[in-house]
Amino acid sequence: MQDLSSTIEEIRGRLENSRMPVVLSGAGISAESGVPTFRGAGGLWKNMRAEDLATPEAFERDPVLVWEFYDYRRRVLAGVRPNPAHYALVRLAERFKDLTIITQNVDGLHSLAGSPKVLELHGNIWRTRCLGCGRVEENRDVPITIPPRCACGGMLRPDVVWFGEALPADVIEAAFEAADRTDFMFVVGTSGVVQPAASLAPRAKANGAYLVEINPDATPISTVMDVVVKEKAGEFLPRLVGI
Ligand code: BV8
Ligand code: ZN
Repeated sequence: MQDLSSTIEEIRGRLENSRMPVVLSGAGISAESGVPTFRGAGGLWKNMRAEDLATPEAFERDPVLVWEFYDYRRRVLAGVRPNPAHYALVRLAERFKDLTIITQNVDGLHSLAGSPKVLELHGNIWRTRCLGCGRVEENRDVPITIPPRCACGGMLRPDVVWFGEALPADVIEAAFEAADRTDFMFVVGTSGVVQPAASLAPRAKANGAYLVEINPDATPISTVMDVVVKEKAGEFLPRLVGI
């Protein structure tokens, strides 16, 4: 076990002097809520990977199969709660009023835990978007009627960003700006392989930010970190913020 006490002291010292800390989170921060990560053990569904299902082509080819994939994930999410890692970040936002959480997750758990400022880079699994009229609505039906239809008769899709699709311009712009202005970035529970999200850590580093990765495994972006904490987020973050 890493000697965490000196690591915690160092991080706390840096955090105390931070003007504007930022958090970049991925599926790993929701792992201890019971949500399978994408590239971990539970990442497959019917032996298919998210990369094969979370695409416009897959939806075009078989909207029912893609909706069965999302309905399965919504069923899993309907039964889970935020974990101590999410709540530790809520506590951090009480100390740092404009703490920005940039998340790749579509599960909504940061907001559910009470984090005030969350940028959802990849959308939200609890929203649908109509292919006909474009209307975006919250939909918490579990199970959801497959394929779901809009009042206008149009087919609904999940309001998430699929592979090959552009991220919402306003959200990615705000994320880039946060990465350019921050002096301290936590990178929590992401394998650092999905772009452009993964570029936010090197971007913050290039502007002189102090970077702390919290992940039991090494990642391709571990090399840009000032501190690598090989611990679970749900164990380390509460200890760091003292809850
Ligand atoms: C774009 C929403 C351009 C949907 C997601 C080659 C071919 C085609 C495309 C590309 C290519 N090369 C690059 C690309 C671009 C592509 C990409 O990056 N592909 C990757 C796979 C190589 N990116 C895109 O397509 C993006 N769009 O580029 O558009 C464009 C521009 C203009 C105009 C038109 C087009 C869109 C990417 C968004 C895809 N959507 N999600 C859905 O969820 O269904 S991505 C998906 O992966 C999730 O959002 C997820 O969060 C994200 C990233 O994964 P991670 O969060 O990192 O999760 P992962 O399982 O990988 O890792 C978990 C980590 O947690 C692990 O490291 C593990 O060790 C750790 N962990 C586990 N337990 C814990 C823990 N850590 C802490 N505590 C624990 N307890
Ligand atoms: Zn419609």
